[in-house]
Amino acid sequence: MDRQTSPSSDFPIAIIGAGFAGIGTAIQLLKAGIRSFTIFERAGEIGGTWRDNTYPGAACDVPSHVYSFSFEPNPSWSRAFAESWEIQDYLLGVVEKWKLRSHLRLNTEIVDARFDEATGSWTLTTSDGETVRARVVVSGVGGLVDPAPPDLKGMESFRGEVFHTARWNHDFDLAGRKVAVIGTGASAVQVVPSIASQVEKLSVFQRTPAWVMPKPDRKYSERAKRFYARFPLALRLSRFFKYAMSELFGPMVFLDAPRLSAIGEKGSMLHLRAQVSNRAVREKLVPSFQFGCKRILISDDFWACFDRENVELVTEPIEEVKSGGIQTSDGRLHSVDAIVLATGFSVGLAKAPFPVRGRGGRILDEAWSEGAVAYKGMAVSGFPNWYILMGPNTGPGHTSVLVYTEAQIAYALQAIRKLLRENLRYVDVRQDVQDRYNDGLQRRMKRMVWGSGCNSWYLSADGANHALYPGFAWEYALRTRKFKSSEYEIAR
Ligand code: N01
Repeated sequence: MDRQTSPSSDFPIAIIGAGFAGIGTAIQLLKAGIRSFTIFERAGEIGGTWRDNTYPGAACDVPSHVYSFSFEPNPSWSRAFAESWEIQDYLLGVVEKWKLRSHLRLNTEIVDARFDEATGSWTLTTSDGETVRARVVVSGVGGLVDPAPPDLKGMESFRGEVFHTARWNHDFDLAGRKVAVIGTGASAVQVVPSIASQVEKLSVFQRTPAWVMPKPDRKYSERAKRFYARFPLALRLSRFFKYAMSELFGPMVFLDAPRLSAIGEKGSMLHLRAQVSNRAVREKLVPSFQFGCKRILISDDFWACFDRENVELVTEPIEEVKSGGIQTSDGRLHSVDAIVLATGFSVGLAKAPFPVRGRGGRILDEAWSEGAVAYKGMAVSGFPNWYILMGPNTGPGHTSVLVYTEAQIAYALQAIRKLLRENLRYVDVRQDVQDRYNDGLQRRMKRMVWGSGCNSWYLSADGANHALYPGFAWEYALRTRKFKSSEYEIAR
């Protein structure tokens, strides 16, 4: 039955997704004295990435002091790079502290959204067919959510266990088994060292070797935690220092500047030499693309695994999956009991998460037919009162994504305040403003390393980059600091 309800009577706001982005938005709304919001989450619990990625070794590769809300610092991180469960605990704690449960609607998937110009409101439809009215929608659905299984011949004939890193089967014990890991990206470098010592044999199928850098991880002692709790300024300084370092090294990671890249490549090669003793194996691990083109991986124990007797690096292309294992192009059958797919995600940034109809019935996927674009990555012309968090061209390759997310939340909040204060029907970013912004962005993109000749999830099928921001995080935050009415069409 079609039930017309609203999250709150006065000015309903819908937040879609209860990951870092959605939770951060909710907290900032509460801080601004706005309580009329509902967070819709399709899963049964909050957490997003950190709820889903529970594979052994899952951790953040950004230091925890920066990978946490600036407005919710945590002096108790157990180590410099927290594991997934600890980040999830942090988020759960934040939700309890701010009493967000009463605003949460779990197991509620939004499947359709339509804008009504006359009332300046969105009608959202849930998978149960219920409709919900919202004056503003803040979409924090995330970009790397749905696993991308590889399209391998014969996969259905495999008799053993198959699971993706983001859907780890904790009921299946890998101990003493022969296991294949397909992929050597950010997830694989964490899972491989974590299971290598348990399994009988581990075959790691590598299609493209990646640059790996040392991970300056360490445990925080109880004394250090007490110190950070007692002196919040010290925690802020630690956060700032880690953030500043990532920005300082940023150009080496994002600029197409071979001399800068060479510094990173040299560092990574030294790391490789220190980790792998076998020269022939080492050679197979050397990337052939420029440093930064694909995401830089950080690990102190991934490469070292290839010195273990029970771990094999397989570089021959996979030809077919058979009932008992994986056959490579050299005709060899690697017999395995389980296949772990560390093959990444289908990138959700490229298209609308569900049908979204804006002014005049304009369809978001049609507006994005040549690639996802938005003004400052957040607002799309023709789709008023709709703000995307972690939208097109807002991903970082070099620092914490939360620096961008917090800037976006602050921007959306300004828009919401304006709508409320001036009792507006809607604000819709002007097409010419959006076009100018994106033309400039794509011009800058030409100077970035991501298009220098490698394949990655950063690029869409036509080779364009609609995922990453071509520059420093501080600069993005500065550019998004002010919501300028002159850039918007305003309906009273
Ligand atoms: O996925 P990926 P991921 N046959 O796409 C290979 C974030 N993240 O899950 O390079 C054989 O990076 C593929 O090979 P190739 C982070 O943003 C963050 O590891 O395409 N191999 C590649 O090696 C990251 O960038 C953290 O040739 C196949 C691998 O699978 C993003 O998530 C931790 C294949 C996929 O690598 C994705 O990382 C983990 C096939 N058919 C992840 N298909 C943090 O710590 C794919 N591959 C914050």
